[in-house]
Amino acid sequence: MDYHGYVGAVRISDPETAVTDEAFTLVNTDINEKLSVIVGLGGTGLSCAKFLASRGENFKVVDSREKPPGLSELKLNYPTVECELGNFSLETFLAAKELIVSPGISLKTSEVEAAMNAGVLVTGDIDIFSKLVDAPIIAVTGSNGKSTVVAMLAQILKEAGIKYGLGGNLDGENFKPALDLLSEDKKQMYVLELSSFQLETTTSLGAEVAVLLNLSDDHMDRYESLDDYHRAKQKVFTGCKQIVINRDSRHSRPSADIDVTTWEFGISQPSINGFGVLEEDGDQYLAYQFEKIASTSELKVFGQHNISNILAAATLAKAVDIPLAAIEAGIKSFAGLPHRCQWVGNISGVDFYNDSKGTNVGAAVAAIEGLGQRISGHILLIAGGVGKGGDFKSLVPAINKWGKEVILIGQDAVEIASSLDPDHQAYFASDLQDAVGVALSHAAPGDAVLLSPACASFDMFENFQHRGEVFIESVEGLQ
Ligand code: UMA
Ligand code: ADP
Repeated sequence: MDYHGYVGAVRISDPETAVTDEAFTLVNTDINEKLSVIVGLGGTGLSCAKFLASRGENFKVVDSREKPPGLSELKLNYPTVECELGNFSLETFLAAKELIVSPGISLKTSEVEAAMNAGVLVTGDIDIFSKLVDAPIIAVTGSNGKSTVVAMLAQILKEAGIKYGLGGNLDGENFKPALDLLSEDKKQMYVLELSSFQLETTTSLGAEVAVLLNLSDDHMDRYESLDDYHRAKQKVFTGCKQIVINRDSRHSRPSADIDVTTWEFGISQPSINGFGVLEEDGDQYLAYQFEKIASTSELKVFGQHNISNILAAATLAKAVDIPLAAIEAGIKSFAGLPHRCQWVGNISGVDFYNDSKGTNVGAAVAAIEGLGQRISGHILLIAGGVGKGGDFKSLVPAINKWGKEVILIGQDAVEIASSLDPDHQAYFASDLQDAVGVALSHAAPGDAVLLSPACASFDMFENFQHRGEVFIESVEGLQ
């Protein structure tokens, strides 16, 4: 079966960017003599290797890292596969039958760009998956809330007795690169969490239903502008049969008109084609059209952002004909994912919350707003790490409203401090453990200490889970 897609231009007419004679010779070599080249040997690269090997295809793997995470498993299971590690070789890229590019590698990497310009096929794991899968895909993208929405949706599908597969960008206990799903038992539906990086290499997703939850500054170290990032996210709608729109986010709609069934959700009265919130006698209810499904007091997760996430999951479920009873059971039983506004403990009347997955400014703002409305005191925010080009000034209104002080760690601590209002109390801590100690010593009963870093973790930790675990251990160490 052919699963190829083109991302790169096939022929270049601009003399400034025209490919060299050597490139044309390499590209024009007989396609049968060429190998697929998997670019990147992390979780995605390894899943691509398993997939190609299961189809009896010959391939090669390259990674710019000397010791990529998937290396020992590749060597163990496929000892004869050629692997090029360290600096990328342009020759390998130009001589490829196709490049299967991992999400961590930008398409602007010079070797990838040169190969695309020379007409080499460029694809990614989601593109391959979508061309082969024979059950409906529910596709979820957005800057924040993706993992929560797909996990809630999975809970709803479970309640409905649907055999589903869950995979894509999500990490932690649900980690499953999409192509690994194809080697499992056949499923009735697939739920995919998709990052902008994965969508960049996806040509025609063809989802049964797709949603772009929201958009805020993230990955600005990889995109030239918010528009550029938004364009990548918009690819989630390519070839879809139905769309779900978040009424509260102006970026959620497709930028071009698509003539397909459209559902919507929002934190206000529901419309006839979706979910919303009804206010009655001071209580809030999640509702479908005019029908109340659950009171917000019955939910195990908190914050407006999580209400929005629940409405998104419920609307996606409705779009694929899941009964309201299963939607109700799913949303009431969903207890949230670890490292997302997770309550850790209470010391001397001060609550500690781990929102280590708050890796961008929009996420941290949502966490501060959600928690601020819930507590009697104020928030002591622990933030910092690798800012990825985010605009920290956007934190200011939420900190003004709910914050007491900000304790900063990591690479971009000084940049964050310089974005805050002069009257904000900001402290620099030497590490996360130190930050937790400082926060407790400055807190009063009723206050809450929130780790929501607005930054990536890799300057100080292996990943966001590791950061969250260090936070939990530090809090436990104080008890
Ligand atoms: N890298 C190199 N050289 C290479 C290949 C990769 O330096 O040759 C670096 C990348 O720049 C990156 C890291 O290695 O910093 C990992 O890249 P990768 O493409 O090998 O990543 P995978 O292990 O395949 O994991 C990817 C997603 N990671 C990224 O997009 C960075 C995982 O999402 C996802 O779970 C997995 O595929 C399976 O689908 C994680 C993530 O951080 C959770 N995603 C970003 C986010 O959510 O913000 C987009
Ligand atoms: P993603 O998979 O998109 O990173 P998660 O569901 O893992 O999203 O949530 C990551 C963080 O983003 C949470 O810890 C919370 O701080 C914030 N968040 C979650 N849902 C939303 C939302 N709908 N809008 C804004 N921020 C959110």
